[in-house]
Amino acid sequence: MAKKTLFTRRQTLFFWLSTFASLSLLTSKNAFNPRQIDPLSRKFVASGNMSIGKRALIKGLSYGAAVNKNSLSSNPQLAASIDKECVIIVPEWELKWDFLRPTSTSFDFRPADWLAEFARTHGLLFRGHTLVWHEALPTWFVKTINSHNARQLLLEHITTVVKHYAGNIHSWDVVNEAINLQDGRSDGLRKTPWLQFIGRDYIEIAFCIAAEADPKAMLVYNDYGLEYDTPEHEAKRKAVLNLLKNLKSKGTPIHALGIQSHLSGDETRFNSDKFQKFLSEIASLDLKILITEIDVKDKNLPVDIKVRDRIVAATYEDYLSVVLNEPAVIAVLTWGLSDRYTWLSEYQPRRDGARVRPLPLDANFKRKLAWNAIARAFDNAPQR
Ligand code: 9MR
Repeated sequence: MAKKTLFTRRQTLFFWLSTFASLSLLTSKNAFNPRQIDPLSRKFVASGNMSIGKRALIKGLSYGAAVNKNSLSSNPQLAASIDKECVIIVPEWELKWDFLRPTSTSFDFRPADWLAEFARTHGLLFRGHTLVWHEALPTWFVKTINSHNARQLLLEHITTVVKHYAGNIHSWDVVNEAINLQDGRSDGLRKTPWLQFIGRDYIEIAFCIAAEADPKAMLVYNDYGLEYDTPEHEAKRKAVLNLLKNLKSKGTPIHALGIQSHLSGDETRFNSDKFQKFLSEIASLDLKILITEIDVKDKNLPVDIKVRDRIVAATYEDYLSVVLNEPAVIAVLTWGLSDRYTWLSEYQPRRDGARVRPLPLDANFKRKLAWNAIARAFDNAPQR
């Protein structure tokens, strides 16, 4: 019951902090001191210096981050931070079709292999994202795919890519974001070229091909928009649950659900009871759960960094403390590690031009309150 009130508390905190921040801006530019006004005395104290990866590991969890070759190969500080904080990485771009498939008959594994090698030499696990997605497709794809070649294209792609990493992969996002209720179908499936040219079985087929290519890999269905207590997210949870039930009932080789968890610092409609129930329903299907892409959007938060970081941290801790109560949750990955490299600076920039701060480390790779919040969530998580 205590958990249920957490987001209400955060809502209050947000209200207090933003009101005070605006008031203090009106009165004096330097007058704002969040310590004086933190009504909830949340200090986000994390004991000791141990990395978040190690803290997670102690609990039987894996923590890691999305990386791309461009930033990792050009910034030794990022490489050092990944090495220090993470036990698992996932390529942000390099295993998507637009990177892997220059033409319909060729594969370019070089960028992804560079990342796999980074993982290997740093003793990190390596996960794959993503084999089937309606985005990040090369231009030749739409021009080429039709009802005659779609199955063959899917078979060739999944078989070649999954075999390439067989034995060296932690898990695969086999199908990504296949549900979209806005498309208006009764089964909730998104209208994609795969659905159009193969039919609704394409998801099951994709999992079967992946399992055949690497019988040992953990195979994941990954999606977003599942977290909040809104009619849209509620409906999506239901649709995803139905999809997974259906796949399991057919004996499809699927092992886990990936919950992306792109959270918003200003979104307070979270119901821990409902979310926990969803997680345990997934677990009861004999599926593991991975938090695959967590970050906290700060687009609409007050510009004051002390205020913003506090709300972002609270969002991380409140969400993860609920999620980690579910024993089926085995991994948490942030979508990036440092604010220097985040998709949100391009996709969801702040109107005031200030740099976004959605990740555990700041743009200079210093640990932020978000890092403390994640550390606390791992420290307080039940043992796996
Ligand atoms: O962060 C990724 C961004 O840099 C890419 O341009 C985009 C298209 O490849 O994909 C982003 O990552 C997405 C992920 O693959 C799937 N879930 C949503 C992520 C953020 O959009």
